[in-house]
Amino acid sequence: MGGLGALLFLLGGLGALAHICDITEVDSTLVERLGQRLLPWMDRLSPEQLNPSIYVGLRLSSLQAGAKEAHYLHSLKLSYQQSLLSNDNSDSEAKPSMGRLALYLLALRANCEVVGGRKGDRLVSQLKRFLEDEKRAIGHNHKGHPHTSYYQYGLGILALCVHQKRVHDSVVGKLLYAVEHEQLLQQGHLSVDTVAMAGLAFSCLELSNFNPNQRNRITQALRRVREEILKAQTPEGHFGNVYSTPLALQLLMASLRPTVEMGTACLKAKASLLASLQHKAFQNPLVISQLLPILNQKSYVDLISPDCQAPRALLEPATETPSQTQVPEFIHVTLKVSSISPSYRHSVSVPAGSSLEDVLKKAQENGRFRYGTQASLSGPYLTSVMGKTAEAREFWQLLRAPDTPLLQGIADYRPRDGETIELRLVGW
Ligand code: B12
Repeated sequence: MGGLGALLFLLGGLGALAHICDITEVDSTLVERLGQRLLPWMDRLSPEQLNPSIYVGLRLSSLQAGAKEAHYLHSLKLSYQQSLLSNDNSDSEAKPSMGRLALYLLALRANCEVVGGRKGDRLVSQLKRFLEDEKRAIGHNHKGHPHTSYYQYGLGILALCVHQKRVHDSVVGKLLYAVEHEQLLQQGHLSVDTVAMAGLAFSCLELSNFNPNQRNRITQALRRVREEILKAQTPEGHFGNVYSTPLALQLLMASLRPTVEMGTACLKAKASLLASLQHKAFQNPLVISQLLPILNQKSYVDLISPDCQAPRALLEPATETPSQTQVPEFIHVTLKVSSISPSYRHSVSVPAGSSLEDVLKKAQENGRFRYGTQASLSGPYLTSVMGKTAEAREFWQLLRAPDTPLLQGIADYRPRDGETIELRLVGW
């Protein structure tokens, strides 16, 4: 055992391990800058841009947005209640998905609300129905797949649990089976975000003493989830990748049984996270919303009994640094699509600092390239390329040639001069 191991062992003996995965003493200006990046998103109040995850992240953080925050919750309520509770099925496309309904329920809980009454009960029943449908899609032999994903399945169970609403053993059983049989994969690799979300749901069930007949399985599954997350740590310290580390840390932080091994891994993850913060890796509002709670030693499991009186610092909008008007420097990016016939390969010239979305727009303006997107909580999701729409369990993967999947979406990724970006239709 090295010096660090010995220290952690000693701390364990003193009972101090309970908070070993807490990320404390982060420079408050760095945290504030993260919060400030959420503010412009809170002015976007159209139904497709409202994002309950932003509200949850802020409420579990050390920061607050004052009147803007209350107004945002009000807009969320108007939009979600209207579309979920209306009996009008003609526009059923516009109804929020299971995961969005779950996030909305988390947002209500983050404001210390308990769902109840006629309206609240309908929301809960709706979420339970979604889970039942997904359970049926997985099937009694566990060979099928949920229509959405196991990530949303876990999120649904978590949201009901923090509102102290029980779900049937058979619903929890599907998620337990998936963990026990290592089914939480994406393209054959472990999805750390999905495993972490399942773990957060199990942590809530364990703490709430729900599903007593499955208690042992839940405890074992939690142990497995922790082991898998620790195994997925990269040499730099991330669990999975930089963007799955926030949810992974939420899960480890919520752990009732921390180990010395976890302590060492969390210290390393903290160092890598701080380096990523310094390098401004966190730009996407959804990812920021999953990160802010851990910088305040909180996880979604804390929504079982949220502290709505905790003091939080008021966020001020970031002061703009006037940009010098310079003649923009242009870069060349090559776009490649081989999943269609005839294949496409073309070089596009865009101002330095442009996003991949700008590259796609430029290619569409100038030639035969075509693409389509759909709004999501993470930003614009690429749904079709050259008229070919990804079908169920397929997606248009973004890669930097020759074979490196991008860790950001089209709106956030900024290609460098000379890069080739491939759009590849793959199964997941
Ligand atoms: C499931 C999932 C997928 C599935 C989505 C299909 C499905 N039916 O569920 C698949 C495997 C297809 C997928 C693809 C991608 N994903 Co993904 N995905 C997730 C995951 C685990 C859950 C998303 C979810 O259900 N959220 C809850 C619901 C309620 O929110 P929603 O907005 O309605 O969900 C939709 C969007 O999230 C969208 N989606 C999924 N991934 C991404 C990524 C981006 C950038 C965008 C804009 C949208 C999007 O699909 C969801 C279902 O419709 C998240 C993990 C996380 N921490 O959030 C990663 C995550 C969002 N994905 C990520 C990435 C990078 C991608 C890809 C860009 C990877 C790539 N190199 O191609 C592609 C998207 C490419 C494109 N076409 O635009 C990153 C984003 C990081 C960031 N900086 O923002 C995350 C955080 C995972 C990670 N740790 O790296 N993903």
